[in-house]
Amino acid sequence: ALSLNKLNMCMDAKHHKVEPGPEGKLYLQCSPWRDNACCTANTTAEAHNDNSYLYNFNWNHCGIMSPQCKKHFIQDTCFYECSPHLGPWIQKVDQSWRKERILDVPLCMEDCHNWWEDCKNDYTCKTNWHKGWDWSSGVNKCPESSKCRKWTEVYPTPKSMCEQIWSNSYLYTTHSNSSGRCMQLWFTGPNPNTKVAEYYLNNAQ
Ligand code: FOL
Repeated sequence: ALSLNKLNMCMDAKHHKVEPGPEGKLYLQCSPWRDNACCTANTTAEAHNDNSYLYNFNWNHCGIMSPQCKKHFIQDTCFYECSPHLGPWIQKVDQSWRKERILDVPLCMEDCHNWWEDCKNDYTCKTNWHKGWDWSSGVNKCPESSKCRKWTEVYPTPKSMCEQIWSNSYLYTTHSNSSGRCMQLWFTGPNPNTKVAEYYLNNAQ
């Protein structure tokens, strides 16, 4: 009851609203957040575009990313931009593009495994996608020092991918969807992450 201020809130980052609230319509994969969201409809439409203005991020930095892999990155973007239930894992940071980040959000095992399975035939050149790109063209390209390799060489396991790709935004767990102990990137209907945030606030990690 001490930390109610960490429930139903938005992080202070590049595209987030100041306070969560209903949006009416959110685009495609982000639509599950429409009843209560930290993202705007414009952000969710952009989230579905290659090299979107959100971060000018190029998914196709080692050839075209497969559609089955890309859908997980779109879902990750929806979760990151829209979720009002990340309060327990928000940390202040000193970065040019955001004042707060998420750290060690406990991710449901199925979401992590399905993401890795759908990407395992793709290629990438970097383990941490937050840092060290060549931005000279305006979008991220692989730096000279990082050659494209098979996904499974860069990320031998689902855990390595989920934890390392966004600088430990996620913590790998063996909890299942609907356990109430992990956050779901994919859901339909009422947001199952509401009670997960409440649980972790009351049971400090
Ligand atoms: N999804 C999740 N789950 N967590 C995140 O933190 C997250 N972050 C992004 C997208 N989805 C996320 C944002 N992605 C740069 C690269 C990627 C990015 C945002 C910015 C970037 O400009 N990198 C520079 C360093 C910038 C700096 O830290 O000052 C680089 O060196 O490549």
